[in-house]
Amino acid sequence: MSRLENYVLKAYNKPIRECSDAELYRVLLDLVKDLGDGLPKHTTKKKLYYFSAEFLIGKLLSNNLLNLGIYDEVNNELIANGKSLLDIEEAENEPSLGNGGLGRLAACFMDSITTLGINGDGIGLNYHFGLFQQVFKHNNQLAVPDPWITEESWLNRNERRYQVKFKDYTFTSTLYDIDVFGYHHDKRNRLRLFDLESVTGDIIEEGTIHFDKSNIEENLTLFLYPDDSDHAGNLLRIYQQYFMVSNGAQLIIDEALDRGSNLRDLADYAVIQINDTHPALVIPEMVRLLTERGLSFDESVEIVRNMTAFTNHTILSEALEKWPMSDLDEVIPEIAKIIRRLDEKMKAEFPGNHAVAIIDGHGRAHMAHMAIHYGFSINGVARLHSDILKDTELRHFYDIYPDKFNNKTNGITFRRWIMDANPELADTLDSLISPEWRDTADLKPLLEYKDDKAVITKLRAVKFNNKLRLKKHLKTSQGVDINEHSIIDIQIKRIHEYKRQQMLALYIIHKYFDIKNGNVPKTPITILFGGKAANAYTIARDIIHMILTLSQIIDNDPEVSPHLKVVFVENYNVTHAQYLIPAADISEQISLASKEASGTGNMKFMLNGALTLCTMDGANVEIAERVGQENIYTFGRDSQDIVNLYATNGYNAPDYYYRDRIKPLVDFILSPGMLYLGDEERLRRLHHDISTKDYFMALIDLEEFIDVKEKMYADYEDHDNWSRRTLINIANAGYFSSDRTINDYNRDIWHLEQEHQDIKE
Ligand code: GPU
Repeated sequence: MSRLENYVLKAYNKPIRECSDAELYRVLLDLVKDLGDGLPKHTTKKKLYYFSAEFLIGKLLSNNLLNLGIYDEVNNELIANGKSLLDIEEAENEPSLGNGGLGRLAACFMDSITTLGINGDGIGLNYHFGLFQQVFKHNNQLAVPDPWITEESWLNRNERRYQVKFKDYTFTSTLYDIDVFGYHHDKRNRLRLFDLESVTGDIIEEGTIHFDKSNIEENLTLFLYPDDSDHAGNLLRIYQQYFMVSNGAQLIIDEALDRGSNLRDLADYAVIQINDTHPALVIPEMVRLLTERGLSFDESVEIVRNMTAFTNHTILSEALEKWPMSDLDEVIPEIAKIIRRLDEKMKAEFPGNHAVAIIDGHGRAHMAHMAIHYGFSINGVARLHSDILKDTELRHFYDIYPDKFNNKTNGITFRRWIMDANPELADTLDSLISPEWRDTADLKPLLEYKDDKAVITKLRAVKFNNKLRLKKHLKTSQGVDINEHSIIDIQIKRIHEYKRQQMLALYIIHKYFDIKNGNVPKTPITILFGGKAANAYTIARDIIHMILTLSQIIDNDPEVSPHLKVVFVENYNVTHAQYLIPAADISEQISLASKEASGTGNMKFMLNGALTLCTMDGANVEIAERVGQENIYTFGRDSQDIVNLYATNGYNAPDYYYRDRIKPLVDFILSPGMLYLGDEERLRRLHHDISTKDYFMALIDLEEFIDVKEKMYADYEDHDNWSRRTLINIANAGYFSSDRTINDYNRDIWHLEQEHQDIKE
């Protein structure tokens, strides 16, 4: 009897074929957990702790089976019994523990850390209702809670508990662990998610995200990024952040003591990577814990400095956290005191250098500044981004600490983004270049086939099948029909003005006019958007509204709808991404140059054989470098231009708005048809914003964008050459494996023992 049959029989006393998908899901959950429990533990002295407010891990069943090496065995047995793993995974809710690229990166990193055989856990919080679920109603985004936790899940209750002391409360935490398995590797790591037992969600009214933000005891771990547009919201974020880091720091100390540390040598036992500023309070907290255990302040500070490294993920100033000292005094006075001492200490070392102060002239503590002074490493997430940090945003820090600065270009895990999301392409690669790429991420041997007609045809067939798969998925998930014979053109990411979804919408208006004028595209075009807007971010919600209204106008127009379709995928998440990305022909990476630190979706599209349409921003620069100018479409002002424009206030939106090719497109937002279907207040506000302010300069690159898109669609008609260039993209994607990224982190920053070394680039 097989292992699976055995489990099924024990649980339900019936054969596999008589079980429901939900029953099989539960059995597979147990089976995987038991396998995990049987794996040996890491025994190395030094351990990594990856602190992150987000871990956007996606559904885990398939990925865990894959990493444990039993995917095929289980899948085949299920098929033989008339079952499908895909259907069974429908029973799993996607964990709502992240928001965007930063959270997904943390998930890819945990996979790669484990796969490379590095001893490292993730530290975060267990948000009961996650970010939020996006629902469209009357062409608007509504945000509703996402209660993703079910009775049986990947969360394992741990008996560890810690006291966390705030000014007004002392809480006892609880801890949930999620196992992380490595690919072809036998030692597991864990995600350690702290929580509070008194948080139940009971006081939430059904379907709303309004709750009493001052009721900390019941609401602390309810939501990721609770609305911080008021004072209570700001305090709640401080409560959350401190709760996360205090638990994490206590865990580090306990585990290090268990492994033999005497605390004075703590930096030999642990290294902390801070994923942007949300966990930066771990620095003063660790200092507090060490002084409480008898070490001097200065000695504690040195230990913490030697064990803490910081990653910056943005140059957008509104995302660089600055906490008013008065707020810190209100929530965590002891920590505020330590931050003041850290500030004094640093000011004594760099007298008069105001640009590098932790506490500024307005009494706000800059979390990034603290992390740079009191850590040993600061890295950006793509080469261009790291250069901008050194030359512009953080140049005063670079002047005093040149050796701390380094770059770690982001990466993505191939396990999820090709083996799991695009099995047909993965199998095709196996047969062409041998399955070795699964371990090494080396896809270069594929280049040998770039002129092989049969291979080119095969790649196009795989793409077509993935379009069919997406079609079916969209039909069942939101009742939308797309044409599988159309060009699939996708922009999926958080909705933000700097990412310029509004620019793509203006292009769509151009195309709409063009088709009305009789210029019908040879191949129909489907443009898909996906992404959530922060609910308090009005203009971003206006952009969603504009796109949804526009797509309705197009659907209603029989002259246009056979040739152009616009879909906004509702509640975009990892699960949707796994259907969207493999089906894409065109990857939209059109941020205003300098603003997108890296991007990681760009890498996933490339790996899945889409051609990139991009500005020279973030990691797009490195993608372009690898594939060559003939195999990518770039346009727009470069980052140096944009940085200069901001520095000199040199951009004036009306200069562009009044151009002949631009004005009619922007004014369409206020056309009778749009106003009839849409919400006048939202549309007027957006029109006004774009035509007068356009802070993220959508109009500056619009004409060039239109031209390059037209060229791209025209080029698509040469099917063989298009597919040939997709092959070249896939073949060059190896560098963007997160195994390479983690190998770099470990080599340059963490210096931990690493069991697997199969990294090619
Ligand atoms: N990013 Br800061 C987020 O997703 N959330 C954040 O709070 C911050 C950054 C993104 C960057 O915008 C994106 O360019 C990058 O690829 C990603 O982090 C991972 O580094």
